[in-house]
Amino acid sequence: MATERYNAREAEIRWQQTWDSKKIFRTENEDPRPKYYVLEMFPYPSGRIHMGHVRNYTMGDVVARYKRAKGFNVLHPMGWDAFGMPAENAAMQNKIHPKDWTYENIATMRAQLQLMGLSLDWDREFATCDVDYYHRQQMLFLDFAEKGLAYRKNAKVNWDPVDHTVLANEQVIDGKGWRSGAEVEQRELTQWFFKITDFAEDLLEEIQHLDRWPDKVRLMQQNWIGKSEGLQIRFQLTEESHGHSEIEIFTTRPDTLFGASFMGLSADHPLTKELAKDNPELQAFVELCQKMGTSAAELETAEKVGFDTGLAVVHPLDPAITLKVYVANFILMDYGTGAIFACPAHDQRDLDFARKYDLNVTPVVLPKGEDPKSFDVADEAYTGEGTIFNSEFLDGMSIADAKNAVAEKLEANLIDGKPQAERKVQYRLRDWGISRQRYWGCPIPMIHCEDCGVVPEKKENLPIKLPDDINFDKPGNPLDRHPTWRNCTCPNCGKPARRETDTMDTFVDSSWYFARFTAPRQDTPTDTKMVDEWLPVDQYIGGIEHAILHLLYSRFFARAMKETGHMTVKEPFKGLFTQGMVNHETYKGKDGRWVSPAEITIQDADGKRSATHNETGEPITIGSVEKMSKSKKNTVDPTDIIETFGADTARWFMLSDSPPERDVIWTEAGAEGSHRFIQRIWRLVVDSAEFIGSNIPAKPERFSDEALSLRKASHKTLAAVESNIEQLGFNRSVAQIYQLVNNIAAVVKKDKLDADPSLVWALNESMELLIMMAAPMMPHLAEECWSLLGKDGLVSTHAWPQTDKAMLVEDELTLPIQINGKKRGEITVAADADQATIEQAVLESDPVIKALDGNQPRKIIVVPKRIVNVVV
Ligand code: ANZ
Ligand code: ZN
Repeated sequence: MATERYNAREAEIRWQQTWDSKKIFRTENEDPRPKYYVLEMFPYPSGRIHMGHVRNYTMGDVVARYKRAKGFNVLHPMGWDAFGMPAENAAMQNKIHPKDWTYENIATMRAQLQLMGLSLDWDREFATCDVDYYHRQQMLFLDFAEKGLAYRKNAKVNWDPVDHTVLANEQVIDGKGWRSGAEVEQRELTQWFFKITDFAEDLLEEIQHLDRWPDKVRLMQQNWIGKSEGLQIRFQLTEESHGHSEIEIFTTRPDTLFGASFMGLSADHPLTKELAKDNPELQAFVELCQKMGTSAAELETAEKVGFDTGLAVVHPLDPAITLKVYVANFILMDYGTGAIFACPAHDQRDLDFARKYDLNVTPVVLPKGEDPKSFDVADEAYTGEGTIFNSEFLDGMSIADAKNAVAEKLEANLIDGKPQAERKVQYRLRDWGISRQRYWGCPIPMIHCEDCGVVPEKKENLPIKLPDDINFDKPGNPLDRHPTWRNCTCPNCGKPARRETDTMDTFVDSSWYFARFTAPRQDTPTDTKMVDEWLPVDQYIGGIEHAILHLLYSRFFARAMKETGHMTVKEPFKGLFTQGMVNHETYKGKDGRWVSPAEITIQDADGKRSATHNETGEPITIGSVEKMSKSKKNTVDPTDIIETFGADTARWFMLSDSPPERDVIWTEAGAEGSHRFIQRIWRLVVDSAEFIGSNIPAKPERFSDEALSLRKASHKTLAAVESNIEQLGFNRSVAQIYQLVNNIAAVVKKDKLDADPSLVWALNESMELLIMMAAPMMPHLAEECWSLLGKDGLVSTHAWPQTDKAMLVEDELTLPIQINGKKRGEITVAADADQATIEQAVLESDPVIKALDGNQPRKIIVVPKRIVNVVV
């Protein structure tokens, strides 16, 4: 008999080998059972796994193991989001090839993940930098291009003149490149785009139906797509200029038209460009605008500046009014028409501008309760509800009615045979620029021919492989300066031609990997039958940081793949769960340097904690709890934890301490607590084994009170754990299991068990249930306990137990008490209590004593099992 402590390290590796050799987590596509697809966002192979991964993958693994036990054919794959800048940075800094760096990291991290005992189908593993994978991505690209879903256009980009690369808006910090620190320039470059805007309305519409997504993520996507309904209005110039007789604007607030104070043009507006040609001052202003970042946030915060063009337009509702035309830095060319009419009283940007240039500010929306004679705006525009005033025929209308009235009037007004205004829907969403001037990405399979222009590579010539001989001595795109790689023949005319040297944004790689997992070795991107059977992913789990881009791009990809015949499901993720982060205390030495948790020891004297350095004994300051990060050195290496306590401890702690959507604080004490609990279960099983091993008594006819109450506790726990796992409420499941272990421990006593065979039977049942319930969370410990008790097979392949409904029946009943028709309290009575007992209890309850105030009740009506009415 095993009496020693549970040796997690030894047992875990043994069970991992057993699972592996029996291939129990391999998923067969042809398996007839209902399919369930659970997926965690795949990791970037940065080098080592971190606690965030442990948390993410543990949650997914609980779901996978649970659903498998519930009889589903579960798909739970793993792969690597393996292209991207860090590999190139490593190449530049450490002279290691990006490919070697990436695959070495993958090997390390795979081994680390395997130590966690995740029930993954490793046979489906791939990395997005595998030629096999990006080959299929190139096929998709060609299909998208054929349908116009991938195309080339000129676009303004953030150009880093030192790194020679395009930067995403997020990579521009205070106008400077995030890596080089160089002033970022705005350049017009020809870039490849995916036509995500084709699906703007559908992406917005369908988000309503994703009811198993967090509301906040749905809202974020909605805002990102940014639908605006408004009016496009043509303002006539007082004099023709450079062939322009009018300026068209987009507005969502035509109701404020009588508050118009000036007109604004984008620095990139065609008319601005014409005007700048013969106006050097304007040209200088345009260049100034172009130096600014293009992100909305930046435009919002930058000081509003403008340039008076000297032109003027006529007010569309009153020809007596003219408005000056400015070029203004806060107007984007790629939204609406790149021109606006400004109403400073009701738009903050316009107001800032008007105050700066001393322009007219006329309020036209009167807030409720304000006096029209005195209402004014000072430095804050009024953007709320109200009644229109100062606006001729619109006076007295609501905003909505005024919008409509203006639209109707201008729609009916024909200029050169066309209505002066048109209702228009605008989206903030822009097409997705996917060109990156980088080496470590998926080559775009297009060819530039002098005669034929840009032509797609033939599918049979795919894959376009990345060259291995590459150097990073100079900044810029190494593919561009490779001596031979770009030389090819035109697939159209056969003449020498040049390859596209842009590679794809790594977000492309992660936009369809979930589909590839359903048939990862298929010659075509997907096996259309399988992808439709598996998708949508039933449960997707990952970080909130991917709430917008990754999820939106994946939703786009599903639609684009549908249009190109690669699948028919257009929403890739049915259920989405965004888990919280893993935080840890921070520590600092005397000199202010960060010190890692592994380097220190904490002393706890009567609740007062202090820390010292393990080697030097130096006192260490305990700082605030923050997200684990390398820069603050407050990380804990999962491998260290697994070596010390075992994977189950890490898994259990990750699930136990906080609701999964919230941040969890990793503490050494918490980890030790989890470990002690694992030892406790083990001891309980060892102690019970003596009584319940292989000679369980037959199920008794009658159970003792103690046996019955243990049975009830076990089945209630089972029901609760089950429903909590279904809702991903892992911490609640954990709490239930803690409680059950207490209940079981109370009966594992030799004298009790010797005297009561029904208790032995109940203990065996409880133990089996406990192990099966714990198995998704602490799978190694569960196997070890299962085997120690001599149970058949592996608990990992065992069916989820059935709750005995009879055991869930409550012994007690809570009845609301109504006094004169109003609910005043409640009483708890035995479920089988008779009328008289209930009446007595009611009379003794506080609210009734108070209401009677010494008198007799006029009437007591007991509605059995429902309610008690007292009339006083
Ligand atoms: C007049 C007006 C009056 C406006 C008012 C707002 C308030 P959303 O809701 O985001 O769609 N706008 C239009 N095109 C623009 C561009 N290219 N760059 C910067 N601003 C632009 O915003 C629509 C509003 O943003 C439009 O309605 C326009 O200003 C401005 F009291 O027109 B509005
Ligand atoms: Zn050609």
